[in-house]
Amino acid sequence: MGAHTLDRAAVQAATARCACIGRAAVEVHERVGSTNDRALELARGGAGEGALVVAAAQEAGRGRLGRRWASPPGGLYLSLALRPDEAMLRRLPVTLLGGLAVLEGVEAALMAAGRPGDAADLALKWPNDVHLAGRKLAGVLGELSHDAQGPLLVLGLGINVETAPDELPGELRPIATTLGGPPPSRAEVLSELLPRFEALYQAVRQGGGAEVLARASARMPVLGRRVRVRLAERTIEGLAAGLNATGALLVALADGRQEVVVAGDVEEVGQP
Ligand code: BT5
Repeated sequence: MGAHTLDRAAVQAATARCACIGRAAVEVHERVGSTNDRALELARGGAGEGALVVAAAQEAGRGRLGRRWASPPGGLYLSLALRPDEAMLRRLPVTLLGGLAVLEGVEAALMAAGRPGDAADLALKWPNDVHLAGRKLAGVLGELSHDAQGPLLVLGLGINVETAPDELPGELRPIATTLGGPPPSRAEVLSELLPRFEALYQAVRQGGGAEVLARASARMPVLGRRVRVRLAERTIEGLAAGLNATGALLVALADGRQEVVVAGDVEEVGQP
């Protein structure tokens, strides 16, 4: 086994510090359609919370709103089947926890690889993208459904870890980036990320949303800056004032009103 393979043994080793993730099921694919689809199938087939699907490449990786997620070999693509209760779903979006865990996991892996300069360039872009030096490194997709057992959330994470920059489609190159490693390898990023996500998830499940929210806010440089937010039907402009208790973005408008943005695309338009 080479140092940078992402096989079943490497994925299982990455779950070693987790109490729940990977206990119900672990699947590792060289190539799959979408890890989210596969995790959904596993959960519908009876796999319990924490079932994990990892792929080295995807043929039909997707983002939000039907967008595509470019998934060439070298990236880390994974999905978790989760069973948050209704109270937890009302607290903080699990996707926000996913973004924070990716940021903190990548940060730890970069530090361990002796790359503090890159670690310092990581940021969370609301609601849950991870950027490196202003370009998109990772995306998070949460897909919620319900079955006889209650809510079923499939959380998908895509991170450009060992991806060569020229493996990304040409149109993404100006806006996307990769760690360009190794180091760190996908297995190293995975083993930093999974226990962090599990700890955040358990903390929020037990009611500890405020501390997690503070940690996420601290990693969002856009807070305190002027933003333009594209909503489903219109675009607003104002000051990104902070996050509310449920992770929504508060935008202070010029006329003194405040918008509570639950979903939208945020773009910075300069300092206040
Ligand atoms: C996301 O959507 O950012 C969520 C991406 C989730 C991908 C994971 S991979 C494992 C799991 N299985 C799946 O099928 N999906 C999940 P969104 O915010 O809608 O962003 C999509 C946009 O990001 C695209 O329209 C592109 O502009 C950009 N993009 C696409 N591929 C990218 C990549 N590899 N790196 C950086 N940016 C990318």
